[in-house]
Amino acid sequence: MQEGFSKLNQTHLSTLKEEGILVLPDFISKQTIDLIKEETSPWLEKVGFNNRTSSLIMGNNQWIEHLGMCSLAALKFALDDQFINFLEDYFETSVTLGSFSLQRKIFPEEGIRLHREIGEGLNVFLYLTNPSEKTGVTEFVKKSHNTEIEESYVLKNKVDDAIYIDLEKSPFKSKPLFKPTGGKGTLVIFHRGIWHQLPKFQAPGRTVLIMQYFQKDSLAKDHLVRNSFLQSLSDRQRQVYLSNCSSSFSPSLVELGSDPGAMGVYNIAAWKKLAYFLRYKLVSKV
Ligand SMILES: O=C(O)CCC(=O)C(=O)O
Ligand SMILES: [Fe+2]
Repeated sequence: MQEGFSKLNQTHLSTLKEEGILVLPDFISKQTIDLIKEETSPWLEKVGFNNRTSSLIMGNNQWIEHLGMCSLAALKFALDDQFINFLEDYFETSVTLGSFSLQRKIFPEEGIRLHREIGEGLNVFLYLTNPSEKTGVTEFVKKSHNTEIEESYVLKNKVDDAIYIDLEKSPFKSKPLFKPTGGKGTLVIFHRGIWHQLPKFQAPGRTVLIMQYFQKDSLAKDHLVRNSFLQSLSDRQRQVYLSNCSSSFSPSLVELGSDPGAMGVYNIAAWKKLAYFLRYKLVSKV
């Protein structure tokens, strides 16, 4: 793939390790971004409301949870050889693709308060739309990924999908918040332990690919993938993609599969999913 991956170097690696976040503006070519959009748009149009279909609505988000079913371009990006080399240098061992999805914001929202993800590894966002405060851009406390937080700061939450704290009462209160900038094709790689938040935003439309990468032997999502796509991958790419799949990996906002109760920690009621779907169909402007 003719992308910026060949330019990744030791400086990028050190930045990611030291700051907990690496932003690569306009890193992926317009052609690839357009191709990913073209391959995913039919899936976004054919939306379903429950957890059995390829594209679904949960709250303010539309998801394609298993991108390997619809976009070979996205798959080649996520498993790019040079990118995997970079990730292996970071983890100092082989890696596994923990999850591989697309998220589109279909409504404005209040945002997500300051939190860190549960568990080790890296999260990667590829922006298919311009990162902008109007459509929602994540803010990070640089270098906060190795900070121990006292239990007293941690907020009690209905859903245990991350660890949340109150920014105003936290040790990060006076620290600057860093926002990624760039155009379509901007790549943001961050340590799952870095403290970050999504501020309130006004307009729907933000579309991002969201990937998780873990070091080998960590449990990954039970990825669904089109067989013809698998044929075009190398053994190494298949290894990264499928070697540690587990249907018990959670939490995830959405799940696909044969288990009707598969909503992990979210446990969203069927009537609520239907309400989300109807709201999207009747009111959404995207
Ligand atoms: O959507 C975003 O910008 C951030 C989302 C996030 O941090 C999360 O879901 O854990
Ligand atoms: Fe997060």
